[in-house]
Amino acid sequence: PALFRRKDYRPFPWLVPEVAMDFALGLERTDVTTVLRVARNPAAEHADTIRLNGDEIEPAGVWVDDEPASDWRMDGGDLIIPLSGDAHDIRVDTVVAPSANTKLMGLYASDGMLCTQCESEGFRRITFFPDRPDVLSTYRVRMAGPKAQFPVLLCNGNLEAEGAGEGDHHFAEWHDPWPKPSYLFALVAGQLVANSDSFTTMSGREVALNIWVRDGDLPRTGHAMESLKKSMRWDEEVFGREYDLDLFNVVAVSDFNMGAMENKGLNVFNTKYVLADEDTATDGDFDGIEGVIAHEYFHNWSGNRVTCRDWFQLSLKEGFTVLRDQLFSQDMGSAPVKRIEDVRVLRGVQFPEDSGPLAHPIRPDSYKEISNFYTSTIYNKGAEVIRMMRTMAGEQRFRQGTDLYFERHDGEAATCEDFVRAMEDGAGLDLGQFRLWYEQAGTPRVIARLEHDGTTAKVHLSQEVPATPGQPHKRPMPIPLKLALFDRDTYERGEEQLVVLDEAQKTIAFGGFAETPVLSINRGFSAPVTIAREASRDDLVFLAARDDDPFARYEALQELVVRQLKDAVEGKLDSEARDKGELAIGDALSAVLADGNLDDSMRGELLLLPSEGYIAETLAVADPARIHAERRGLRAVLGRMLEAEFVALHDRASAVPFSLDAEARGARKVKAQALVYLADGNPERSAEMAFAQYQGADNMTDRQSALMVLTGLDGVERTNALIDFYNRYQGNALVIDKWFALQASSMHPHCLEHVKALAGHRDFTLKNPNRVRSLYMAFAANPHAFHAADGEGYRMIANLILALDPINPQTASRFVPPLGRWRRIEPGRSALMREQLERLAAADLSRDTAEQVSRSLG
Ligand code: BAL
Ligand code: ZN
Repeated sequence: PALFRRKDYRPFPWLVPEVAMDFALGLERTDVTTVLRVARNPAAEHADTIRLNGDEIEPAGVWVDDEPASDWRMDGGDLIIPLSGDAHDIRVDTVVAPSANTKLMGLYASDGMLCTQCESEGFRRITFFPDRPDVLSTYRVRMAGPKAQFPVLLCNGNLEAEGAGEGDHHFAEWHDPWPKPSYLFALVAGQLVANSDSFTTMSGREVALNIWVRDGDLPRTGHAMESLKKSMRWDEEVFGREYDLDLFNVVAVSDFNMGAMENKGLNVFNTKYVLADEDTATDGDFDGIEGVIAHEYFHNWSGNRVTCRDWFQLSLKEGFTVLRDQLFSQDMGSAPVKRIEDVRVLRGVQFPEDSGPLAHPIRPDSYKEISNFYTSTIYNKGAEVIRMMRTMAGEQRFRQGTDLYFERHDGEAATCEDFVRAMEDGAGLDLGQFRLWYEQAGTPRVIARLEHDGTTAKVHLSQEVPATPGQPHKRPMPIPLKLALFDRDTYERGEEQLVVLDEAQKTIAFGGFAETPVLSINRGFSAPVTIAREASRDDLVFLAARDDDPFARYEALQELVVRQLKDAVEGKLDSEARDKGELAIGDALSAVLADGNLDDSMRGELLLLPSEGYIAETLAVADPARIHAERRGLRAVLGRMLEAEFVALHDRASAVPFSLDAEARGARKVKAQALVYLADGNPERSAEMAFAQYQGADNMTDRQSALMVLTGLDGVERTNALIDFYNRYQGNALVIDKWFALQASSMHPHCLEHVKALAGHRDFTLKNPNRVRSLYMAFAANPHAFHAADGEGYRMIANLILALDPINPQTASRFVPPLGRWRRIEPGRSALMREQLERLAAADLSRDTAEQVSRSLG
């Protein structure tokens, strides 16, 4: 397949200011007529043809200026039409089969309704079009179909007309006045009901809001609606961005490749990010909905009003919008906890990506299939890069930068460079060297060493940026590090400083310390780097107990545990060192349990042990079985050491009545943590407590956390709770997804066999991405099961990829990266992983999956 390169960008020879479309809707067959008004693009080279992209469609008729055309030709999937004048009207008819569209790209059927997904290149599966984000058009759409089957007809923009059609048909006409690229086109038709509300914008305009769902789901839309209204207000207040249509529609769809999609005025969502009530959704699900509703809404400015010139600029809209949704969620709840959660995601997903065969800069240089670049690097690292600009500029100047960006580029398809330049001009930053963050892949490593002499403390900093595929040599990056020094005796903290490490090495001196102070570094996770610091165990215990930066405190505790587990896995601990380390961690956790100044939500974060994946990431080559055994072993020791405290914590938290406020949510979080420690420390007691919690639960958070613990244990409680859960929620797809996921991510020694059996369950299907992910993504993320020593876990994932690829390549290719970690795994398993990748490479694969497999082997 062709390789697309960023440097090959050329403007499209034609402008397409207006598009008119007509849809005759049907599940089996939909007829589409598209008329493009085209004019020569004065900024582009002359062309005597126009290339309209197509994918798995045929032209049923072509007209130029109302005359039937016959001189067109096909080039692969694209339609090439000769054009001699400066402006033309081109009409192309196509026929598509939504029910047969299992790729869920373009127009497809889901649960008897019709919907679309066009980003990145789905529009070309509906009609022939210059399907690239720098071609902006206004759209006028007429849609018609049987009224009983499709009573609700939705498209982008404003509804201009609707009425009865021929026979039992009806129609609707929509006009979107805002020029947009084709990837933001959307259409929905089906039997839907709305939760309707309204929002008055800052300039006093009333916007009608609708969240469209299946009839029975209406009672579970309240949280999404509240989240939407909060997002709209927040974007006005914090970024000065006002909504620009009189109508905003959100539709929930159960078959969806992504989380949601920001189509102009008509967001289409995975049901997972819309539907929630306390009986069926966890606190985490509620947060997910708030964050994703905000994310898609914020795209209206960062993505839609200012869009991307080409797909290499994807992080321009995604990184910025992730940062915006993160800041929003920080403001809606606990800022420190949200920051810790976001860093955990970055480290859990993006760091491994950045250190493996799929590493790429946030602005990639080439791709074969753009769907493969909707990555944690583009999204989460992209957000961190813009967050660093904000940290360096301060909030106020950052806002001046974003204001200038929106003002300069409104209505345009922009580049990452445009954003950086607006930040330089608006926020007054010099970002010359900072542009390296867009160019270089890999997670920089900062080494920090503290030296003390007389009354002066010197912090010696150096950096290394690891080699990544195609980038063997790296230049030093500007790394903004917030740091502070604590007096060891008085516990007083010196002033926090922002140091930008922009060379290979740098030393910063601090006066006024009679004794060696304690260094707190990368406070608030001010830069997306790893830190290797020469800190003693006592220093880490000190920071874990009293660093006033919540992230730094969390980090000190994590580091304390990571060091212990790393040393244990590498066989560096004799029994005395092991005992000492366990005791220090136990003391630190005990202090966290007893600290009356902590809220439970933060306490829950501090109690969470670093994941097996995170520990593996700190090792050059990991043995997953040893990591699993050591981590479980440590948790068992801690569970026994602090058994009384964990039981008391569980008792206290259980007395807090259900509500969605922060206190009650925090209580549910620590309750789960207590059960998890006890599950390893005293399994029988934990099973008893978990089963009681399961049976007495009046909300999904408690029920799920209890079931999670039970699925990892053996015994009649496990069986009974799983049967009860299934029977209780049968028919509720999102909750049955949890039932699959809990078993696939369980600590149970027979997890792999359970997953095999579940793949044959009557509720399992490869056609629904949520269901596939609930079973297999949960399994691939479960180290002890996925890394079974005989390679059976790898074989299962490869089998899944082979079965899913012909049905839904976009979702299938997402399962390649877990196998791509082979170089970082101990030799025995590594060979087995590679064997499965080679087996895949020999198969006839989609462009999506083939690209990921070849990069993973490369
Ligand atoms: N644009 C694809 C879905 C999202 O990131 O919002
Ligand atoms: Zn997005």
